[in-house]
Amino acid sequence: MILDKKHIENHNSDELVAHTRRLAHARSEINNTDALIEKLKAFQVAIPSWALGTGGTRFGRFPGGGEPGNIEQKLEDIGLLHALNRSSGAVSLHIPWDIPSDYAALKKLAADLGLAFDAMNSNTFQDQKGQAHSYKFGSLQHVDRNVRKQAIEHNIEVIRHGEALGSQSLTVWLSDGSCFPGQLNFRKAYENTLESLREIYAALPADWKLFLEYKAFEPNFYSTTVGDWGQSYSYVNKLGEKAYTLVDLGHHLPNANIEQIVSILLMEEKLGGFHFNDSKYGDDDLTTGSVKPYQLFLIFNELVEGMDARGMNHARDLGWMIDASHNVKDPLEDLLQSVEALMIAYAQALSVDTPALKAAQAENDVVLAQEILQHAFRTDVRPLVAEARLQSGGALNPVKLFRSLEVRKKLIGERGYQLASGL
Ligand code: RM4
Ligand code: MN
Ligand code: MN
Repeated sequence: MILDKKHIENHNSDELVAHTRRLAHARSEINNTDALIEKLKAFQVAIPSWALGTGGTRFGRFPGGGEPGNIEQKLEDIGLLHALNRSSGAVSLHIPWDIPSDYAALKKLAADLGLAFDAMNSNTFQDQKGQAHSYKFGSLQHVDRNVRKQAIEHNIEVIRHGEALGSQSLTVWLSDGSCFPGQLNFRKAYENTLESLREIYAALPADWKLFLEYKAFEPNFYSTTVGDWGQSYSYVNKLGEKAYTLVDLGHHLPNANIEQIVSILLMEEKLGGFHFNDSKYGDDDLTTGSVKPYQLFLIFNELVEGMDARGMNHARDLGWMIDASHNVKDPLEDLLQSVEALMIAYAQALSVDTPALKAAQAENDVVLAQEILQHAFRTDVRPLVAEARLQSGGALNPVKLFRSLEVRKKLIGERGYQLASGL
């Protein structure tokens, strides 16, 4: 389904009076709003192809209908999101869930929808039909060289697909680890994984990056071979300058100080990218900002501060992606909410009075430092985010327009109740 521009224009003219009032108030509260809005307009968050259908849990799945049945429909769904919010201008594909058959046609479709190809994701956490060796006991860490070789070759194949599409990064997430004490020799698992990663790294094109994602637990419940940021950092440091750590918000043990992790990785020039979601217990894959919006703001505060300290471009120098796929919402509405939450946290972070915060820190003025941060968090930046969308041709209220146009009903009409492909 392609959104008619007229619908957006009509919606915006209905919303304009209220928006103008709110925007005037925000401008009176926040400094340099024009520069801030320009940064918001440039910021794009990639949508993973697997977030467009309901995710399910090991207990069940409740598909809502109208889910994309192939890679083209997945792109169309992301195109819809991007037309509404102008901030979802990239797709992240997962191989083998999204193997392209016609690269040129797919690139054309993406270009028509204003979408770029973000990081490619490999998959050695499931066995595929016809596969010679099983990943039941790991992939890159496996005790059997033949299994490792198969997993390495898969990753190289993913790079080749990505090259043909114009992607420039590979994200490796490994479920490798062990479920029971004694199952694995930790050092050997590390060494095998490093050796395998080196072979994948050697196949990277010159202008590509490799992101190594970490995760504390699941599906393995005793050890994970890339279990935390320190372990990921240890691998990527050995691999070379094209290798970076990727932070997925749901992959930490409870109460981990993710903002501090981000700050240190940035300082070490080894933060590569993000998978955004929210969680209360673990890898819950909930809507970004739905449970811990203050934490999201604190993370963005460190991102902005750390990127500025190194003169980095906020929009381009790190990979930004949502990684969420849960069971109870319309996936497209959920993604609109996630992107909105990210833009709000980014805008809040941009509005922090950094010189005042630095001065308070230098004076050990703990109270003032908290006041400064919470002032930025509690000041309503939503009108600035809406204005950025308006100036970019998007909708003032994407969820409202999505509902009033009955997009889901139309998608069900077009596609029926099929399940999203790959899931
Ligand atoms: C993992 C991890 C990866 C994602 C898979 C589907 O938990 O977050 O990034 O590719 O899920
Ligand atoms: Mn992830
Ligand atoms: Mn995850």
